Amino acid sequence: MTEPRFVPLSEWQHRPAEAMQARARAFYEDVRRRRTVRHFSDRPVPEGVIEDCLRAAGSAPSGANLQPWHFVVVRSTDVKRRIREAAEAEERAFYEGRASDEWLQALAPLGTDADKPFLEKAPALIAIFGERYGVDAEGKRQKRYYVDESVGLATGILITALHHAGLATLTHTPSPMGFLREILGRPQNERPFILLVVGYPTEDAHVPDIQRKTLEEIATFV
Ligand code: IYR
Repeated sequence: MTEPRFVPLSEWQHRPAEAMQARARAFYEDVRRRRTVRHFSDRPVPEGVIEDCLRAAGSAPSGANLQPWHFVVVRSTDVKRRIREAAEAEERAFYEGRASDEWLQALAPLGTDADKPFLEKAPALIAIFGERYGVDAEGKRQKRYYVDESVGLATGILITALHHAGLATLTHTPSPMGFLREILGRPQNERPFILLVVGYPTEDAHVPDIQRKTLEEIATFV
């Protein structure tokens, strides 16, 4: 059993109530402008931005701090094309039969379809993988805990960090997405979680006219 080791909480910042309120409001005003974008230009992302956003994602809490995530940043035109082809094949099967009528009805207001040109056009894709189990130096399997929760938290921070930096994202979940593991050469213990499309919206980008639930609808204070 490893003994716990502690260090002082030296980087914590105490904030007066007014500063706290101002920061909470400013953060909300920034993140509420985030929209899922489906029209990407091919403008490249400045060097180093995605790296810092990934560092932020890697600060997420995780089950037993085992950090069961891996991020593959795809900039290669050839790899993006292969991902698009594989994703569109799955999406066609989805839209032309696999999806239930109820599911297609739920998606109708978003105007999505099986064509995913942004997978090739956008400057970067980030394939996010969750470790179903770890593998130690001797090849022995190690358990992981709360993998979906952990990877979901890291993904949320990543999306928020990218938006905060000034980049648009699309949270894409072609289903099934086993092809990502093959194309990207990831090991068997990793399962694709989400494919993030990252870049700049086109000049004429448009988004569905949707509403967010109000605070009263999403929260209860007792
Ligand atoms: N994966 C498909 C379908 C889709 C499913 C959900 I749930 C969405 O919120 C959006 C799309 C696609 O990407 O088109």
